[in-house]
Amino acid sequence: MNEILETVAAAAPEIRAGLPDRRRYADAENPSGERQLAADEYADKLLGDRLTALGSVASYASEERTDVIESEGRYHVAVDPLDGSSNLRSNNAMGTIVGVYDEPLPAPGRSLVASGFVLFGPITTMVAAEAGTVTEYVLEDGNPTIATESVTLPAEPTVYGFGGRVPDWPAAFADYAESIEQELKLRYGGAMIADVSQVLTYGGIFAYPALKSAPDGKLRLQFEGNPIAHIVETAGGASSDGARSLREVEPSDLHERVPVHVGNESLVDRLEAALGESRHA
Ligand code: AHM
Ligand code: MG
Repeated sequence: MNEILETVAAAAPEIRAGLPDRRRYADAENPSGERQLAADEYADKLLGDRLTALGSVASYASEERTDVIESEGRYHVAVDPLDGSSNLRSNNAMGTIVGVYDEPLPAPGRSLVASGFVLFGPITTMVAAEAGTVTEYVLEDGNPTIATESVTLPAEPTVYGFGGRVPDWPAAFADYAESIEQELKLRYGGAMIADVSQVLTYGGIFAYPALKSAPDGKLRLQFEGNPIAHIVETAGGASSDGARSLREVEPSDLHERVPVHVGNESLVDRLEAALGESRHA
């Protein structure tokens, strides 16, 4: 594991231990205009301090801060310190996402050299994509122990989870969702990484689609879309913004949002066909 992923893994028990006292809202909003919890600020500060101290880190960007912190090194790190933090109040799963880019941010997802997420579920795990393979680790005291080598999406999909209110879905996505509902079982938990972990484990599709009220959806390209696309694609699945792999989207802004669809390739192909564009066209 590279030292950036190792550092995120090592910080996980400390972040987890800091959660019980930080379930209240802070007095601030993040750059996307969402209310921050004390836990969001805490995890961002801790990860920013640890990662910028590494010789390999050239810059640190986070969903929870407006500007990039510059440092001196080779890699540009984008972090969602607590993905799904609204789940903290109800004590449901959440965690940390990290993307290691070899270009200054904002950067396209194809420049990711490693990506990972820490999942605070009943146990703390880390799923990491690097060097063409996805590995699941159990984190005991921050020390990664391999749990699953060469994580691969099962060929037969089982689960789906789609974000956003149904009346807010564009008609083409609603039609697609109706056909998926006939085949797969609903699993939606409100934290992308937890929902994607189910897709990696059981096969299926996760989406936070374009909405009528928000044509770019909710999730952020640099911090959420790209790293999760890198992980799912490396595990043999596919990703899409509706028309192309998320990793082919050219970014224009650090905090820009993007519709996210990730899962078994056959299901992502059907999604693109349903939305009227095919990435194979
Ligand atoms: P966050 O990073 O601020 O927690 O927001 C991202 C989360 C995703 O993990 C999840 O897929 C989505 O927001 C859930 O949104 P909703 O509450 O609309 O279902
Ligand atoms: Mg998030």
